[in-house]
Amino acid sequence: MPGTSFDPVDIVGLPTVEKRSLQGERLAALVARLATCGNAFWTERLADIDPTSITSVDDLTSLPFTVKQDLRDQYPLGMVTTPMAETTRLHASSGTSGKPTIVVYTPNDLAIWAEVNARALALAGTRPDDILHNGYGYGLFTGGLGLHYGGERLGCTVVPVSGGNTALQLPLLEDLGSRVMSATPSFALLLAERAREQGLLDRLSVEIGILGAEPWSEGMRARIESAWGNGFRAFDIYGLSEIIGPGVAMEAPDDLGALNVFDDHFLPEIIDPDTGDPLPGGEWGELVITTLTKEAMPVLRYRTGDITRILAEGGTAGRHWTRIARLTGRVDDMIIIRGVNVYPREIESVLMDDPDVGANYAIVIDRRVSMAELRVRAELTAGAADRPDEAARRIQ
Ligand code: DLL
Repeated sequence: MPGTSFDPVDIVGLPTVEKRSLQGERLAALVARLATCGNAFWTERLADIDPTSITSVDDLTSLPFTVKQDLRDQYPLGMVTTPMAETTRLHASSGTSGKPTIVVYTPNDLAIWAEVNARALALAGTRPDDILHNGYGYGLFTGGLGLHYGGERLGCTVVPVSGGNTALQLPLLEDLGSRVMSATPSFALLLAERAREQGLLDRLSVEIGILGAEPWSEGMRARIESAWGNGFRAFDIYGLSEIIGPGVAMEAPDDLGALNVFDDHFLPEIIDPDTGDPLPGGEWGELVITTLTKEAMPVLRYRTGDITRILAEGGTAGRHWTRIARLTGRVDDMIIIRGVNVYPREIESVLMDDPDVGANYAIVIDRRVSMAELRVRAELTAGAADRPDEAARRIQ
């Protein structure tokens, strides 16, 4: 019957030799296309590269990096490499000020995105008969729609509840008996705390949490799992808008601490963030990813700013994905508050543009509460000292 069965998703991946050959073919095809597609950014960026010299993944390091500033400089659509008639979706990553980073998808990009998120859900133990309570924000943020289409691709019944509004979320979780929920780790913790306060916790059936979009430690995992109780297990999902959104890499229950990078689509490398040199296997450095199959907005050697290392081969259950350690931090000063990426220097530029603000300020982050809070305390100039509310309102 149409619509009632779903193709299985591949959670194992290809053995090394086949995988490297597929990656090489895809990389060569991508570079050839970027060099000739007529996109001004790529024509210039690849001016010194002979596309025919790229034949395998070993040639990757001869390619130039892509950085976030490139996406900003090409705002809004300068990095789109396909005709707009072929693109069907746009997302943007949150920033505190300035322009957001825009990403664009073709139908094929969206199909791949659904596929990798279906893999991520399946790796964590989600099944087609599950109800997926998707608590990631819907909208320009990639979290909501990324997990949404991944859940549908797997065959789940997706509840597009989005973030916030625990008063709505808890009764829905209870009434539907959802076994899987996806959200930021901080929101997952908040939901469990609210459920406990309301005496609801024992009536919920959630067993699996698909948690990501912000860094979270093993200590946080322990807190979340104990807050939910009833055998709840929390798994880490990683991704970033510039690459596709969520679904770049996923943790599996039998291999905690490792993220499986879906490397038939996203080719990972680790570099020294200071020199840009590739680091030998196992060393900590900056994660760099090349999108092997993206159509609308591919990137070559994108510097994620995230710090990790490649783990030795040999994941369990016969999986072949490149394994990386859970992300430990950033090479820049980016802070993630409730899933919003914040650069202190952007806050500073708002403050310093305000005529009433003096030279000194402090950014105070309180992570003692489940939903972290960021407060800015700024000194006022002598002339504005008697009207602090006015400046505060403007700056907020
Ligand atoms: O946060 C995509 C996403 C949505 C991932 C839902 C997972 C779940 P951006 O808003 O572009 O995209 O932010 C990407 O967030 O470079 C990391 O610094 C951080 N990040 C994302 N997932 C994790 C994670 C989405 N599991 C930036 N652990 C990335 C640590 C993470 N940091």
